[in-house]
Amino acid sequence: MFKTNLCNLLNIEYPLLQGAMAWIAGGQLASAVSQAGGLGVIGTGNADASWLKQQIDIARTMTDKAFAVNLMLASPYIEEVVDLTIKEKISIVTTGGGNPGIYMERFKKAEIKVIPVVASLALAKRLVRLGADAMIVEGMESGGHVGEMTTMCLVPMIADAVDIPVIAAGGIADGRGFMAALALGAQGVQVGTRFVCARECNVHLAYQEKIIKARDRATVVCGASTGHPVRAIHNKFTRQYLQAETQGSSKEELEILGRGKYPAAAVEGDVEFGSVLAGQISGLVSEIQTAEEIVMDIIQGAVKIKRRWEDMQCQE
Ligand code: TUI
Repeated sequence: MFKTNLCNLLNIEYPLLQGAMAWIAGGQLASAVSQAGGLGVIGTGNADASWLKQQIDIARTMTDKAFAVNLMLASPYIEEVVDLTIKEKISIVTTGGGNPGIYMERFKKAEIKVIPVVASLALAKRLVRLGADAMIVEGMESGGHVGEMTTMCLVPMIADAVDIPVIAAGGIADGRGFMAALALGAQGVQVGTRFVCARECNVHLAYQEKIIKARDRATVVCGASTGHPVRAIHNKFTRQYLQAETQGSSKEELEILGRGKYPAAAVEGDVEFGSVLAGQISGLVSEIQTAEEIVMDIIQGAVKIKRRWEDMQCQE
């Protein structure tokens, strides 16, 4: 029912991508989402090529369907991760945290579809010229590294300006968000935070519980003073970090304060002194479900809305 051009481009049943979450989205989650008809994504973050190889192998034992690899462009291992992605013949790549321009030619030559994440109109236009196949337009409601624009404002602006499929991200976790994104001009959505609470996700249980307990104002943005704002659930770590920022700590001091905080929360489960990256939509996520249940709930929720709209038209 929601077959858009994006589905044909990526050979997927539903126009629904799983967000690439560093330390969280491994091969098991990515394969479960692809198996359910969406597009699963392995999030590399700052991981090296040997970690990525393990995750690709895990995903390939669990599904025959395609999945993507996300490249975090600021990673110190970016070169070896790009090399491995090409060598392993991954068919779709998403990118984040920068401009993937310098890798475009190699991806094109290897017939890899490139879907960059953008948080501004200027970069969106530049990436169309560089040959992006689609783009993920990410609003500041998202978890993790964020831009300044909201999904509601940025998606229609970019959808009007580019002639490739737009995928909306940030603040989407159910059928209502899915339909809203299509109404804004997107051909699909990317969902991150809700998939953190997937049964197949290898994140620590305490992290999932933190998201499930979160209410509307649970997240804050830290690090604006460093030029790399990051959204996370408010806890003892964010309180300490924001206090340091207010008191004028230097970039170096803040870097030391933040070191190792992603794995501390995601892997070790220290959800008070670690950084629990999550989007504003955390307040809407209320249970742990399988990836398939999440995909089907979003799509069936969207189908119900579409039917309701069609019934409204009949009554007019
Ligand atoms: O990348 C994300 N979110 C992330 S990555 C991450 S892990 C990490 N690890 C170590 C250091 C930093 C992060 C946690 N969350 N989202 C995609 C995204 N990309 N959001 C915003 C952007 C972005 C920002 C600037 C994309 C392009 C860009 O380009 C600047 C330019 O014009 O060159």
